[in-house]
Amino acid sequence: AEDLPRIDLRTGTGEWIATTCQGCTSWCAKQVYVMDGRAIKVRGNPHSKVHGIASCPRQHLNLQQLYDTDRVVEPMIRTNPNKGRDQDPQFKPISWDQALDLLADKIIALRQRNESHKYALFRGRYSFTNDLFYDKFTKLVGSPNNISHSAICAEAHKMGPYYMDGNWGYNQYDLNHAKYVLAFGADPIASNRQTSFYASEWGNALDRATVVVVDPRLTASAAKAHKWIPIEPGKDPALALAIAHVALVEGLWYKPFVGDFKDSQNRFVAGQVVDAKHFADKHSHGLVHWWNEALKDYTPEWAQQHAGLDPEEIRAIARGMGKSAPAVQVWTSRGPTMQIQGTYTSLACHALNGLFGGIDSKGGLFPAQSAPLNSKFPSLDGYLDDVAKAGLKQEKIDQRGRLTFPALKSGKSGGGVVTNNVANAMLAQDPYQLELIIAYFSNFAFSGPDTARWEKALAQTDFVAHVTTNIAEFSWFADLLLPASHHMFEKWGGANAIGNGYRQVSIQQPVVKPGWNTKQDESELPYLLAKRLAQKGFDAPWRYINEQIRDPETGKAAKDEQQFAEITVKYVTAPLWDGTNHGKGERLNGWQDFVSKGVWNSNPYEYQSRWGKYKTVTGKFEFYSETLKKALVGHAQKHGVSVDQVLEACDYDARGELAFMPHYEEPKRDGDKAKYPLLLVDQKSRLNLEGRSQNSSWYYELKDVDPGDEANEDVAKFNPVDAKKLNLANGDRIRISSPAGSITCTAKLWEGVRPGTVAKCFGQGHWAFGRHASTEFGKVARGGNNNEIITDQYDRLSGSSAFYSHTRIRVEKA
Ligand code: MGD
Ligand code: MGD
Ligand code: SF4
Repeated sequence: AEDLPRIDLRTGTGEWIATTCQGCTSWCAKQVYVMDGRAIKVRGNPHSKVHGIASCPRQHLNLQQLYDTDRVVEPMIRTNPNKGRDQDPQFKPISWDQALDLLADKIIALRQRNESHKYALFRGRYSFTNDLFYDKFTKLVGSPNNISHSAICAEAHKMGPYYMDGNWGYNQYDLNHAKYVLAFGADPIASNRQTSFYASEWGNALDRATVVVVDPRLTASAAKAHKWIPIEPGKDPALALAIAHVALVEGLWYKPFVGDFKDSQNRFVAGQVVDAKHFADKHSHGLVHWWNEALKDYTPEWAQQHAGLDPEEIRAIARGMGKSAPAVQVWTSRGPTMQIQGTYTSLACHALNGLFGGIDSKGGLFPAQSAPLNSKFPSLDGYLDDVAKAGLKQEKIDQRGRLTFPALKSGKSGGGVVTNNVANAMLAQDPYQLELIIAYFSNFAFSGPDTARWEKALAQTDFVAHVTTNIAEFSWFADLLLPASHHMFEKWGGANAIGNGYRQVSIQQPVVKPGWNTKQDESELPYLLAKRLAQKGFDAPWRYINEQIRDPETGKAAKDEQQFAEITVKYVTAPLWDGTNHGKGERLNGWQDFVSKGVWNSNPYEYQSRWGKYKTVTGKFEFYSETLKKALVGHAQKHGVSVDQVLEACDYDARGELAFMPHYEEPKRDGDKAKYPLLLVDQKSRLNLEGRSQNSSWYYELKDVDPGDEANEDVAKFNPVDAKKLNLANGDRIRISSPAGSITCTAKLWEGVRPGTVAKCFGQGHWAFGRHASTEFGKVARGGNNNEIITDQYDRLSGSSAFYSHTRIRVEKA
């Protein structure tokens, strides 16, 4: 009791300090109650117009992360030269001084051998200051290899919006005014983006709108929806296309947006082509072309045959949407799109947003408003030496842009990352061998499908540094561990979020003093490393930092790494608070005003502001995507082949004109059906802070917040129909195997999963992540990691990894 603070210090002395949670991609503005220097409680920031004080339940788990007794508290060096799952790294503490020396020496050695491209920076979650370390620093060293986690996150989801309406980004859904919500695999009250806002509004939305959730699993949102359609994995396009077919045949499309027949006579008759000359497009392009090439045959009866869907249900949905148009929103998520043919599913689902006019409409959906930020640090002109310039000309390690990896982000061949293929490239040493990796806020040896490849690839790499709050599976193969400050409580940074018609920019700041010898990953670390490199004779990064990144208020360079961390955020956000009249939203009264409020809110979204000016080739919403055609033709020409040859090499069935429009392809599956009779349905827990919350004891105690799940267990959920065939009972220990590997967990019988599929939450199965996450740290996993059984496949047009619908599994009692 003598160690406790005095009573008067423990009461009434606290204050709420603004920061941002990056537990998931909602990036909510937060306030933390800090007393006696300790973070006690977290809540939504009332200044936020996106979510106000509303929050998801997992905000509280951040506190357990901050005070996790298993945190890495000082730099550590590996002493066991052998690497492997069965090799304890035998980490020993070293000083930051020694750690920086080691890294600087490795970088300089690579540069001296003109092999700077063999350096790579991997990142997972990031703040809006990431450009410095991720992009600029990597280029200054002379490497093209800044590799983000985006292609294991949700890039395929963006293909529909980009190739139809020019938005390479996520949408916000105007739930407050929606009349019809159709969600393909999205579970907005538990996962997806801006959960805090949607969870607080969902109940009201149910009173106003018809809500239909399409998911093989009864999600939290499905449980509260008017209708749940337990779709067979991979068959979403059949439903979306049949709804579109009915909308045309029955004249239900939203004519003020799409256009109409010149004489208003509907000529769409199932199976019959239509002469395009009769139709006048309005803000859309290519509806008749799409009908003639594909849609005319996608009748509800066709969908019944291909996906077992009820034709009358399809007609009822189409009519409901038609009646509600344009206050219609079609959500698409990772589930249906992070699949082998995910690009075309994304197009098929998003097409409905155009057809019913929901795009940019009241009650529909729209992208982010722009925020006046300096999100890029100054140009590198004058700082890149010959070694760096030569290094930057090398091919990137992930093989993006090769024939089989178009990765067409923003319309460019090789424009996007192919995260999970890095492990294959490293193993094949093609295009070359990586020798030095710095990875922060990421754990690809756990989070990427077919993790065994990452383990081998990392084990073969000369030097790996992991910048992390906790030892994780990636760290197990690292040579150097660098303790990271926690992003929400100990770091300068910030994030952008959208929802409720607003865009917000919110700050992260050290709300508590770092308790240990940690450094901030995106600011302090590159600062200290640049300084050390300069001391050893390579001074370009240090000059760049001191000459270019100065305090916008004083014009001075930072005096140390801590001040530099704050300056990076001041630099990025200056236009929000320095008196610039940007006209885009609130005006803040100086830096301290921003620090204290913690949030800047934009003006509300202007409905229909993009109608007639979409950033597509035609300026219209493209049902026939000229934008995709241009990108695919560009990629084909680069390789001297036809578009059909690209599609063949990339595992799509489409040929000819189908390549440029939403269409149906039979899902591709890995594994022989006789040997692996069931399909895996991966899902996120409501308590997942991505892969990072599993060393929190609350995660396990409260796990039954997920429909069908059990507290303190990692369960695979079987429909009782399947369980009977397999002779499984609740609580049986089971082994689930796929062509990629096997895991063990516990069986749970549950009607909320489609027969023939097994739903299992991603998150557990950590074998090296701390006392709660692992049964025996470094040796025995707690539960099973789905990524050990998900096979390594891609939606190659986006470069995304496939997580859904392709992995066949079999189950045995363990
Ligand atoms: P995480 O696994 O969430 O990130 O995967 P990754 O980007 O690899 O966390 C990475 C590591 O960061 C943790 O191991 C922890 O040690 C460290 N860490 C935690 N907090 C901090 C911090 O504040 N600072 C720093 N520097 N380090 C910290 C995420 C990825 O996983 C994503 S985004 C998605 S959407 C995918 N989801 C998913 C899924 O739904 N199912 C399956 N099967 N796999 C998935 N993988 C993907
Ligand atoms: P997931 O949450 O991964 O995707 O959020 P979403 O894009 O919404 O959910 C995938 C869903 O697809 C699951 O409900 C699964 O049952 C379903 N599904 C699987 N196969 C199919 C199929 O063939 N068809 C259909 N229709 N559905 C299918 C992702 C987003 O979530 C991202 S990218 C991140 S990084 C954030 N992470 C995160 C988190 O870690 N935890 C929580 N609770 N929320 C999160 N929000 C963010
Ligand atoms: Fe917001 Fe996601 Fe954090 Fe929850 S976990 S508070 S939804 S950022």
